[in-house]
Amino acid sequence: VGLRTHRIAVIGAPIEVGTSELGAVMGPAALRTAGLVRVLRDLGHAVEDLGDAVPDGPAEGRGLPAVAAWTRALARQVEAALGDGHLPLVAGGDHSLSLGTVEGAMRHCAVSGRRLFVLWLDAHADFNTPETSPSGNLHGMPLAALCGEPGFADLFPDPGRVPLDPAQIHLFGLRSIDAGERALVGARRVGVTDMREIDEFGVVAPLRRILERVAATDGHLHVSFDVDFLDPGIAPGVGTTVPGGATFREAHLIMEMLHDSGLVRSLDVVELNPFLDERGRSARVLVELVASLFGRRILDRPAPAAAVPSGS
Ligand code: 4U7
Ligand code: MN
Ligand code: MN
Ligand code: MN
Repeated sequence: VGLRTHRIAVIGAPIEVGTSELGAVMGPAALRTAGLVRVLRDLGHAVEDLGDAVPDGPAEGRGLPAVAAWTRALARQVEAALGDGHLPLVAGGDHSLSLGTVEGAMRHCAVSGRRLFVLWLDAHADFNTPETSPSGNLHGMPLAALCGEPGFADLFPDPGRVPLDPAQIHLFGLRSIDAGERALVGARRVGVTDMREIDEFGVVAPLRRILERVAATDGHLHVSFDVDFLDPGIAPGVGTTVPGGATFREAHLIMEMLHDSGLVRSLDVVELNPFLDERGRSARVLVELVASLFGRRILDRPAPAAAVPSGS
């Protein structure tokens, strides 16, 4: 079984302007301390640590102008990394950073011709608009903004920009959603596998359906991993914990399936807040999961599912 090796560009995104909880700015440093780069190199990948991104313009305060400055910088860096044949791994930082990473992947896909799919591993939908948001925090709004919902003036100033199609998004692990965004997620037909579904069917069947859809067109799968997807018992280092999250084994299996699919072409690891963590536990769990996504396996043999003849 040959290992798929990638050229991985690690980009730190020390952003906390999208949240009211301070500390996410230390996320990239904690992930590096936990061994993010080392673990990927040990798996045989060529890893370039590009250091931390710098906002393109003033990024003071917690409003749209600051988030726009980060979005510009990250979109450009992710598009460039993909254009160079790298797999960008953006380490955050709050989830508003995905405005930049997904936008960068969209621009790259407009050139590569691949269809983009966004797998959003998160307790939340992150589909609020300034109108529906109970908090005003932009880390709860990136998907709505990417899809062209109103209220995000100047975030994407290009009048010719084609918005992300909500049908290209799949929320996975959802268990906390606000009234206004629930209505919006339903109306826009965003793909959703909520915790109820995972409790009944496990993670394998729903994820396999998603991967089959991406594989059908050999699409570009962008994975956005919010720490609060995990249960707070294994990953307390996040500002917005929600009980009833994914277990380590569920998340680990998801990572192994993502690896085996060969479809992941860009990755965000977001919302790690080392200030709220317990002795680096969450950062360490994240690095373990990233390692599985990039090919660490227990035994060197075909995955059990692949070993079972289809139709039996
Ligand atoms: B995260 C919230 F109200 N929905 O909009 C909001 F519950 O990136 C939380 O998923 C958003 O961590 C959480 O403020 C954003 C809230
Ligand atoms: Mn290079
Ligand atoms: Mn999120
Ligand atoms: Mn979340």
